[in-house]
Amino acid sequence: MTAPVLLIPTAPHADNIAIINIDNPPVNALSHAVRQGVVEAITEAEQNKNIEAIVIYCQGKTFIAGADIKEFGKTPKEPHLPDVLQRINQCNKPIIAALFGSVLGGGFELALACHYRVAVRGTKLGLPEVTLGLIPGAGGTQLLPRIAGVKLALTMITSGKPQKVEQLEDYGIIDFLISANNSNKDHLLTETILFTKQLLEKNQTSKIISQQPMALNDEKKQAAQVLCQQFRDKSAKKSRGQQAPQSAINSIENSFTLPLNEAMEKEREYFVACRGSAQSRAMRHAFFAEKTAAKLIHSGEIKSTPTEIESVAVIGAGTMGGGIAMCFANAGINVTLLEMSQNNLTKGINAIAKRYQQAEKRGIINNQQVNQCMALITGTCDYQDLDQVDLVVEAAFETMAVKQQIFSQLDKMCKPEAILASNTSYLDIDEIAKATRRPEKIVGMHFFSPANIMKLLEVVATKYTDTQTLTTAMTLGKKMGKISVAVKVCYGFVGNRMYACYGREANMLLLEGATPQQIDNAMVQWGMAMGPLAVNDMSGIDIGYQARKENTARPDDPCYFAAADILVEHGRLGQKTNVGFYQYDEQTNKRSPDDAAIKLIRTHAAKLEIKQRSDISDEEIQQRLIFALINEGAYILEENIASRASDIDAIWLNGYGFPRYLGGPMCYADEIGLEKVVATIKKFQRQAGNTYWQVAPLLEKLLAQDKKLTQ
Ligand code: 3H9
Repeated sequence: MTAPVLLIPTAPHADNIAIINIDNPPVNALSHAVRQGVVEAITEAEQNKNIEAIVIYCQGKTFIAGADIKEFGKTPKEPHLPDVLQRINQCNKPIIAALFGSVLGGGFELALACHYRVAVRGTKLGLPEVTLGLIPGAGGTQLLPRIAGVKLALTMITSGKPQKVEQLEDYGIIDFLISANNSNKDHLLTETILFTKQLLEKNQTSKIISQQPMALNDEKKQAAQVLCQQFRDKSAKKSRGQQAPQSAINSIENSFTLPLNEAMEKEREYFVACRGSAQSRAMRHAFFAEKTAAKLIHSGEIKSTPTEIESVAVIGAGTMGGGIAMCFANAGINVTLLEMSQNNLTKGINAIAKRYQQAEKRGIINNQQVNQCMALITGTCDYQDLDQVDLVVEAAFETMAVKQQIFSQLDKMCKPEAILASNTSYLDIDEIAKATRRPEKIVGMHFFSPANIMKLLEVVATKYTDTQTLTTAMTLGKKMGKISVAVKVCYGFVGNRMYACYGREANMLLLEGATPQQIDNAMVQWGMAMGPLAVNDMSGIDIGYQARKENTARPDDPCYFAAADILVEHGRLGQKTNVGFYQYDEQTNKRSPDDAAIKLIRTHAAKLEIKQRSDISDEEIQQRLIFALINEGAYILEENIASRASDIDAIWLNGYGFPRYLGGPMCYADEIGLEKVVATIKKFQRQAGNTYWQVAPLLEKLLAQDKKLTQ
């Protein structure tokens, strides 16, 4: 293996300029070898009398994208990143960073430690550490406020969102912005060398950010402190339950209240504490879970070239079909929307236009983008117009008969190589595939509502789906910016099958005497984005009701989802009827508790002879719902419906509002320990006396072997 860092003593057409060449694919992360290599290269360059300046340049698709996340959790090896940055800072020859791609985390900190920075347009700068439960740990909280001010530092560090260099032009971070764009890397090296030559000719002194004072007068200091407090309050809401953003703000505040060396020491303390925390472990797990999910391992190591998809059709222009059409249009793909009547089609297309207008009003996209997307969407009521599309997603009514009829029609009308996908949430896609003569080209593409916003896409392989179809659906998901996870067929696939267990316990607790708001509050307090019953009201209680009716394997138990069913049978379908588990203000849609719903449920519970309890604690609610999820996840893993525990976590993080700082249900189970999980499930089994709480054999097996779900 070649060394990831090389010192090239003479740059092209510049004998007195050396290049530190970093080549550590895929993203030039600051692994131990890179850190050591940079230090050694600086020493070598310092000793070489011919060298007057050094350029740090990266091979591949990006400048350094941060510390090597894989090294966190292992024993850290010297030199640590702050030592490397100090070495850069103290080098007696100017060091110039040549920036392109994604300059993130430790990569951005390294660039800030250099004496000058040159960048091509489109380069992204960012400190995304909070998304990994960390804070910048090599001076980011001290250097960024020094050069760009406290407000920008607070914004970039607490959001973790990278920004393009063009947006940061006024902040003095970049010394020379090259007119060429990000993809023109050769130009970057030439221009950086030219910039360096000019520096040397002008005999310009080195600019070291850490030597710039943070001289805020009392008034400015007070204003900066107020700003910090505002960000603390904002982060407490937006990043509820997370430690890292609060530590980052404290550290930024130190930049103007403490001398630099003390503030740097404190930054390191915060960083080390965050790095060792369960939250950061979970968020790092989440990062890799999402990357790994994209890799198919369903039938051995699959390698297949995806089919090029240039045009698609969506069957059904309702809320779901419309949202799916938007996903394709946003990715620049032509979409034909099919509806049964012109009236429904017009309604559907108007609804899409309205959603785009709302996005434009909120500044998410501009008018030109809206027009481009709308121009990609056309409508038809005739299946014959679908004869040339490369892929179809069916988003019609959730009954097997309707779906089979549509697929049989599509099979006749579409070209033989076209892929036919169903957006069904529950139904057996093996059965749908049987309605066609191309079962190998049938796949599930399960979007989550609202489809144009939610990141998750479950790609469902039937027993007939061929590798190329599966690969194409996964690749298409990535093109649409989705986290695509391959799963296999079972009732509800991975996400909804687990959600049914979570919902089952919420429903049981309602029958036992808990109120909807008690259950929802307990779950929100635990960390879920929303409570299960508020979610159910939002999506429509009748959808699950209908799905349960279609489920031939539904438990033969009158208590199963009895609370939800009784509401539906009394016309309480959720937000769409202004009443469900709660009531909703007709004008404002504001949610409030509804005694009528509680009374209906309690009366029904009495008929079912379920004893009401007044001792239901938040902890019991949280454990019953979350442990039901974990147990079902273990069954799903054992049955190979999901290939990896981390795939299950990627699904729950991106489709169901599971808190990222807990890593997903499987990661959470490992963190609290399988011993506790198994013992608690057994306790529930004893208490409930029903058949739902059977410990998944995989949990018992892993516990006996002292292994973890996510290992
Ligand atoms: C930090 O820097 C802390 C410091 O403040 C202090 C230290 C003292 N490490 O996303 P992609 C892998 S914290 C290791 O598909 P893209 C990734 O797993 C760090 N591996 O590419 C994948 O591997 P595989 C702050 C990493 O083009 C492959 O690279 N930095 C790292 O769509 C390709 O990734 C971040 O948080 C890493 N840092 O996007 C940056 N980054 O092929 C996180 C990526 O085996 N990274 N990999 O699945 C990103 O945001 C994106 O990867 C990036 C490229 C935008 C760079």
